[in-house]
Amino acid sequence: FRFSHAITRRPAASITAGLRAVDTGAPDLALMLAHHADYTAALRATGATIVELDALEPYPDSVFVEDTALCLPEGAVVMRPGAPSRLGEAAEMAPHLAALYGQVVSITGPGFIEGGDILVTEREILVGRSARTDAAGIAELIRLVTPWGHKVREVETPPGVLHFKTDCSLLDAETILATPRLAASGCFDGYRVIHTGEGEEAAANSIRFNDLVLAPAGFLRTAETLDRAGYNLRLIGNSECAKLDGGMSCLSLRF
Ligand code: CIR
Repeated sequence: FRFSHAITRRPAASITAGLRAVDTGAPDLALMLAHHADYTAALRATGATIVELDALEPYPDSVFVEDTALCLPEGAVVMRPGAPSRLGEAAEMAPHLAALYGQVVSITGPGFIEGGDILVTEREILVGRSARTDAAGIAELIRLVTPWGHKVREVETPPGVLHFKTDCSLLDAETILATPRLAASGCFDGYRVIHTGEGEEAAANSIRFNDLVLAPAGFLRTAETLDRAGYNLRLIGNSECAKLDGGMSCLSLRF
């Protein structure tokens, strides 16, 4: 959770066509831009270098950069998104990673894998199988990162949940914030788990970034729990990204 860099991408006007499980109305671009500016400012305030990429109009979901790559200390792995409309986003990200990283490798298929399904802790990499990430994608990731000394553990994303990390985030070396429905699977046994508040599943997609925890605004019980546990919390508006099933982790690549 200590990072010197993050990559973000400004939301495109085409965001109104972004993928969503349930249509709760079109996101408001102006409000999303304001939330996005708060988000990047919070990351920057920790002292990290933030690389802000231009909007990519042909890809409505391209603000959710996390899904395009996995950034590890040894190198970056370009993902192969399981959503057909997002496949091209990964290739768009590759040159930016190459400019910042010594080593960049790619998932070439036939499997699929998205960054939102990957939680990196200090001891292992957990990858949730989901509608976007399949066994072949995970197998290829294992082949790429095992030589770098990483252990990958395959887990399940709860049914109906977009990504594994929709329901969890790393708070520190030993602590994970998770929804009760995900934690019940036992996948975090051996870690300290903090549950999201009742009815606040959407608060699980938060991020620890250096000394801050960025969490979506509007989830009072979870915020209170994190505050009492001693985390330095920044609440960021997420109403517009939430309409597209996006949250704090989706909006950046951190390394
Ligand atoms: C999608 O369905 O792909 C986007 N609307 C949301 C992606 C959210 N990304 C993430 O959780 N890492």
